[in-house]
Amino acid sequence: MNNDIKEVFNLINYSKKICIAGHKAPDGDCIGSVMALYCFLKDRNKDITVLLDGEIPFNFKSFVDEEIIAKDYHKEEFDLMFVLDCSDSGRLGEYEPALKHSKKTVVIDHHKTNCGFGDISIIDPEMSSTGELLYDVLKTYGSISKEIATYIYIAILTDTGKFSYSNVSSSTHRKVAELIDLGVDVAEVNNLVYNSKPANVVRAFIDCVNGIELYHDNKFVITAITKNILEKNHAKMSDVDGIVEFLREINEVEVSCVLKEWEDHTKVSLRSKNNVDVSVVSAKYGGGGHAKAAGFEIKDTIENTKKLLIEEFKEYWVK
Ligand SMILES: [Mn+2]
Repeated sequence: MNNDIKEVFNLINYSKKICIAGHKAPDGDCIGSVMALYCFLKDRNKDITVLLDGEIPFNFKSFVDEEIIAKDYHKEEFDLMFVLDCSDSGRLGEYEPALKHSKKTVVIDHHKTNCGFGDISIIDPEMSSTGELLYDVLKTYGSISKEIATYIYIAILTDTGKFSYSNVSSSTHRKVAELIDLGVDVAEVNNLVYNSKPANVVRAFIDCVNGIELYHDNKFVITAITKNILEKNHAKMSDVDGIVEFLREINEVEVSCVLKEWEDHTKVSLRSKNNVDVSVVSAKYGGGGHAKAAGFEIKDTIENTKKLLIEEFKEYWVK
């Protein structure tokens, strides 16, 4: 990995036009990592294009100057393209073609399903988050500002469920300690990320939670964020987050599932509490993820997808 990091910095030195891209429907790890790298490269006077397919959720808006995010992409050529937190190239969404228009590509990710689709791929499934891995990369060759530290902290904080998931290691905490020493305001960041929900978003959240159905001796819970619920509460899909993690809090539940109703497809989010590896089911349907957090898309209705998943998880708890 050290040789790869060296090569990444060589590429940065020789490149002028650099693109930074994350996955569609960006989350805290994706946004934090993209912004940290953006600040790092900005300090080195690079010409940077940020590509993110989808809305920035309301709770990350105060951390991002949305002016820096490209509104559209016209097959612009890049000397170097960074792809962050994407388990495969399809996760780039509408910006996937940018890969073909970049002379060199660097993939930095922590999904174990990532097969390494960059010219250089730095992938470590042991890392809690792409942010944690990116921190190791950046601090090898440069100093980390308070601003960069804050973005890395946001990435780690959100992808670890506030440092509570099994992806957290003692070295995660050691790195977070370093970030705090660099000036991260922990209370302020947590308030902005977590204690900042508009009432209509909370109402939409409650409506979704109200719709839960439990199966397989209450080990499997499923609900949907429907267009109806969003319209009724004037909420956006990107705003209603955290339901799938919330449902896992139910004592008997082993796997929680949230379906998101889009125009022509359904997005499936899966979370596991103990031994069920939800990335297996996810991979079966062309998705990616981790053992305890995975997801995929399917060209079908909410109702059909629900039936499919109830059936899919049945075998896990056959007595
Ligand atoms: Mn991640």
